Amino acid sequence: MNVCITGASSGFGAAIARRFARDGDRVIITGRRAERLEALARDLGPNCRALSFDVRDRQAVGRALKTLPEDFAAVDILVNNAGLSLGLEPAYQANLDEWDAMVDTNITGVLSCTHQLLPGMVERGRGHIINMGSVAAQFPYPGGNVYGATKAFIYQLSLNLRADLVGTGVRVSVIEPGLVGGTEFSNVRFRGDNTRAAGIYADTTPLNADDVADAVHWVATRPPHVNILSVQMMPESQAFGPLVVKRKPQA
Ligand code: NDP
Ligand code: 8X3
Repeated sequence: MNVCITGASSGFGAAIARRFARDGDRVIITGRRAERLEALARDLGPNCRALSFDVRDRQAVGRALKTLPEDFAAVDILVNNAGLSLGLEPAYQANLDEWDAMVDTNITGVLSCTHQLLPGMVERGRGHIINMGSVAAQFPYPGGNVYGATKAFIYQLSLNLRADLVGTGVRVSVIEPGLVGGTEFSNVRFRGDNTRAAGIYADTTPLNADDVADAVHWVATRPPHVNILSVQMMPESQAFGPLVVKRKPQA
């Protein structure tokens, strides 16, 4: 299988690439940081191609994917994994440029990559779009605001794509992880404040990137008649909180 993974210069994407490469699949790894991708490509060998582009740039997405050599060009599986969260401030204190960056990356980037590769999958009568969502799509938390909303879009996009693709041989799945450590996600969210980022995972055993990669690989390797719609996963140490009721202080 030819597997294209966005956001493979770090975290889940790199682990997903390694998981598929282990089984002899061809992997196309993408991201903005070319040196990181080249290093992983060297590690994975001739069954790997690295493409450096920004998913927010629609033209760059198209240009890069068109450079794939013939044996890599027919992508069977697209893992729309590139994404980020910026900030944890309440909406009334958030930075509008950061909201834009999340929308442009987590939503528009996914749409550009999907739009580029989906027609070929339908033409060939086989394919799989696997989108990286988040539990933040389903369980709102303070400061999650636009990040959670972008992932809710991804969940609904995944279901709506299924509605269009039923009977075409192209499957669609969404993976929704909770707390996952060992990636750059929180370092990016807290704008390089690594101490604050580490605090998110302190005194717990979060999921790790390999756990997520296993889920993606499992979803992708079900028999062709099976479409796993969604996988929600959290570490044992995580659950959801109660609804909040703010009570007025009594005089
Ligand atoms: P990382 O920050 O480690 O990885 C994010 C990846 O996305 C990097 O490879 C980065 O590459 C790429 N990326 C970001 N912006 C762009 C862009 N504009 N164009 C191209 N590539 C981009 O985070 P994770 O591995 O933890 O997260 C991966 C996905 O999983 C994200 O969608 C995230 O929202 C989601 N997720 C993460 C969870 C977690 O707790 N870690 C839980 C649930 C979901 P580069 O910088 O080189 O461009
Ligand atoms: C990442 C998980 O809980 O930080 O999507 O939003 S969370």
